[in-house]
Amino acid sequence: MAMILYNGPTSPFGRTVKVTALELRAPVEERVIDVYAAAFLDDANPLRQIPTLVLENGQALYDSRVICAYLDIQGGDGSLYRAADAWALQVRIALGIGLMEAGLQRRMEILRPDGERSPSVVEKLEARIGRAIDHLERAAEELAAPAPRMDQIVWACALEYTDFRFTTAWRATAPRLAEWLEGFARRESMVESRPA
Ligand SMILES: N[C@@H](CCC(=O)N[C@@H](CS)C(=O)NCC(=O)O)C(=O)O
Repeated sequence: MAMILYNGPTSPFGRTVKVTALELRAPVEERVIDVYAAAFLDDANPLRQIPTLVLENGQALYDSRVICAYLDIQGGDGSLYRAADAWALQVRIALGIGLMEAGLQRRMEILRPDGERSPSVVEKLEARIGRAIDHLERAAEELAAPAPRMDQIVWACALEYTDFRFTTAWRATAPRLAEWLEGFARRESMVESRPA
């Protein structure tokens, strides 16, 4: 029996896990679900969120960071987290996850009904997205290590999610990041996991 990955069709967190699994050739069976109608998930993950990975022994793992670290250790040698400065790597991962969170929260805010939607919250989240991208553009050389590495996977998924749900215009002020993404996005794992 393979590990089961409960995932959504467009979740950037779920895609990060999927890319990681593909890169490591981990035997993961993906089940795409509607998380908003997934009460069955509560036993495994009381947060009722995807991604959630259920191991062969029935143990459930979440969230995306825990799952990726698990797959990397199981898959061999922890190579996705190898870096000269391991804490700087972790911070870049946190920044990329923060970019995903801001993009998701912005989307959820925009989908709220008239009268409940807050333009100032949307504005704040868009400013956060801008700052995260500006920061990484200034440190783009950090991503130029041999691929794949965990920060690269997270950042590629976060930037493509930004394209998908918000804007592609960030490329005008982040040309180095744009160039890096163009190359990384051609990886088989990125192509195979890209939402239709
Ligand atoms: N910190 C979590 C975030 C997961 C998350 O926010 N997933 C979203 C989908 S993109 C979700 O399950 N949303 C449903 C909900 O929160 O009700 C992770 O890194 O896995």
